[in-house]
Formats: sequence, structure tokens, C-alpha cells
Amino acid sequence: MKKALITGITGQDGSYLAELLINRGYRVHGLVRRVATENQDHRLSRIKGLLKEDLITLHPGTLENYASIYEVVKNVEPDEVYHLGAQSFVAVSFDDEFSTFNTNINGTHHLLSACRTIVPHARFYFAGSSEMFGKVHESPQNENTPFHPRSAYGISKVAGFDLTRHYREREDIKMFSCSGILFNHESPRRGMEFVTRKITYTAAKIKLGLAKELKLGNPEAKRDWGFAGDYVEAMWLMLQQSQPDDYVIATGETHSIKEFVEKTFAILKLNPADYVTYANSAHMRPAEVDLLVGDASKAKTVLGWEPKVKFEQLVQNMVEADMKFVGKNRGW
Ligand code: NAP
Ligand code: F7E
Repeated sequence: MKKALITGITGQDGSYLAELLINRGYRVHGLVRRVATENQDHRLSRIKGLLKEDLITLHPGTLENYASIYEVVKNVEPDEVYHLGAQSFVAVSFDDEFSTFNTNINGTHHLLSACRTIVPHARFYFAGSSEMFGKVHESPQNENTPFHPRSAYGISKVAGFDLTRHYREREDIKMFSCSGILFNHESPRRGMEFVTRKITYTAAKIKLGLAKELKLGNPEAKRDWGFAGDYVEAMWLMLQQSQPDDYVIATGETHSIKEFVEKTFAILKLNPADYVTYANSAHMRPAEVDLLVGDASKAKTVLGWEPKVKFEQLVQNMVEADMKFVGKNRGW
């Protein structure tokens, strides 16, 4: 039985990826921060079902600490490593550059280095991001588009991408290490701080009479939003190829924040003008990424990957899930 190690297993993508790998017959191991185990209903909520059925093994550790990463890799001896753990919220990276770099750059270096020493033949996936394109040099963006990050988060992902490629290209290491350059991907499991989930969750609360307003930042920014369940499939496919490489994963469609709001409120038969305000200073970014839209034709040709869920269906699914979620937790 193949063994996979996932960092970031408690997150949105980690939970979908764990399910996919279990269904494909892997024994799945996950790195978790000790604090996450303190309250099973909080950070472990996305993988609660898997834990209950004893389908995954959790290992305490933090990305910032080489010794703890080394121990986990030594104990698991994985065949495949999916490095998803990160300080993933762009907005926070403006306020806390240091911990973003520490977790995202040093964390990636620690894991690559431990793998190189203990399991040099393991296949390695790095969670790169469309935020690396930042102030875009062309549209749509593909694997050859230059990087121009606009945040500490974006900078940290460029560094992780370069480290991953470096470990692949060094003649004395030659690791099977790949980066996915993933554009925004969402789901009912998306963290509440990200704009899509903030919109669908707050709109559901408004519909059920539990909230009165939705305060947002920049309405004009445009993103290429896909479904997380589709995107973890691409991660797995990258590690099943005969050669390691990097791939853009995207839907090829772009929509503004305002369009996401309008679609959400239309589904709920609400008028956004009655509830939504924009340009709230707390949610504006000091350097914005205005437009992202990806060209995933390499992934289609080489991996045979295509997104199944597009914008309209994604919004519909998230709204329906949040109506159930808010309804169930009414009174929180
Ligand atoms: P997420 O839901 O925010 O999950 C992040 C995960 O990283 C959580 O499991 C978190 O653990 C873990 N983590 C954070 N700091 C850590 C540390 N110091 N040590 C160990 N683990 C730590 O993110 P996601 O949306 O699933 O994204 C997965 C990866 O893809 C991230 O690297 C993200 O940057 C990247 N990415 C995401 C998107 C997207 O649109 N979702 C697009 C491109 C790239 P806790 O539960 O303990 O906080
Ligand atoms: O912002 C605008 C905001 O925080 C999207 C991460 O998964 O995808 C994600 O990063 C846009 C930005 O995601 C609010 O200014 C307006 O233009 O949902 P977000 P993100 O920054 O695109 C990339 C690919 C990753 O790699 C990251 O890990 O929405 N916006 N008003 C707002 N954003 C938030 N969060 N909250 C608002 O109120």
C-alpha cells in the first residue's frame, strides 16, 4: 500500500485530497499543529469523518521547525508528499510578513530537505499559486508567464516554487518534485476569511434573519474561481506522470467580486443593494492583484485534466451548503 504524507491536511484542499487518496487505496498521513488537536470540532472539523473511521494517521509538528518535520518524514517514510500547509491568507501576509515567510519559505525548505535526506525517491507536490503572477504581464497566464508577486504571500510562493524546481534540477538531488500553479479554488469547506465563503455564508445568514449587512473591500478585482474537489485531482495526476513538471490549474473564466455577490444574492432572491457595502478600508489591500485568469491547456494535454465545476455551479453549491450550515447552527 502506498503511503502519502499531506501537510495542511486540516485545510480545505488537504481534506479533499485525503479523501481522494483514501479512495485510491493510499494510507494517508497528515502533519497537524498540536494546537489543532485541542478542539476536534474546530481545526479538525473538515477531517472529522476520516478520523472517526480511522482512515488517516495524524502526526504533530510545525513547518517552522526542521526537527519536527524530519521526525515526521522519518516515521512515515512516504512515497508521495503533498505540501499544502501554509499561511494561506494573502491579506494577513501584508500585516505579518515575517511569519508568512517563516512558515511558507522555511517550511517548504525544511520539508524538501528532510525528504531529500530520508526519502529521496519520494514524489513531492508543492502548492504554488496564481498569486505568483500578481501584477500580470499577460492574460491568460500560463506556465511561461513571468512572476510579479504583489504580497509577502505571493513572494513566499515564488520562493517555494523556485526551491521545488531547484531540488528537481540539481544533478546531485534530482527529486521528483512538481509545483501546481493553482488559481483560486473554493468549496463549502473554504475558510470563512476568503471572499467567496464570506459572501455565501453572510448572505445565508441575511436570508435566515441572522445578519443585516455584508461589508466587503474591492468589488472590481477579478478571479478565476474553480472547485477545490477538481483541483486536488490535478495534484495527484502531477505525481503519477513519468516526468516531474509544473502545471497551471484553472478554469479559464474570470469574474469580479461584484459578480460573485450578484449571483449569490440572485440565488437567494435578495437585492444586494439593500445589504452590501464595498470599499470597506479593513478589507482593501495595499497592493491588489486586479485580474487573474489561467490557461490550463498544458494540464489538459499532458494530465488529461479539465475542471468539471464552473462558476455558476460553484456559487450555487456554496450557497446551498451555507443555507444548510447556517440553518443547522442557528443561534450560534
Ligand atoms: P487552508 O484551508 O488555509 O489550509 C492551510 C493549512 O495549512 C491548514 O491545514 C493549516 O493548519 C496548515 N498550516 C498553516 N500554518 C502551518 C504551520 N505553521 N505548520 C503546519 N501546518 C500549517 O488552505 P487551502 O485553501 O487548503 O490551500 C492549500 C494550499 O494551497 C496552501 O499552501 C495555499 O497557500 C495553496 N493555494 C490555495 C489556493 C486556493 O485558492 N485555495 C490557490 C493556490 C494555492 P491549521 O488547521 O493548524 O491552521
Ligand atoms: O480575495 C477581494 C480581495 O482573500 C480575493 C488564497 O486561497 O487565492 C486566495 O487568495 C479577492 C481579492 O483570495 C474582500 O481584495 C474584496 O482581490 O478570497 P481572497 P485571494 O487573495 O485571491 C490564491 C490563489 C491563493 O493562493 C491564496 O492562498 O477578493 N476582496 N472584499 C476581499 N477579500 C477578502 N478576503 N475579504 C473581503 O471582504
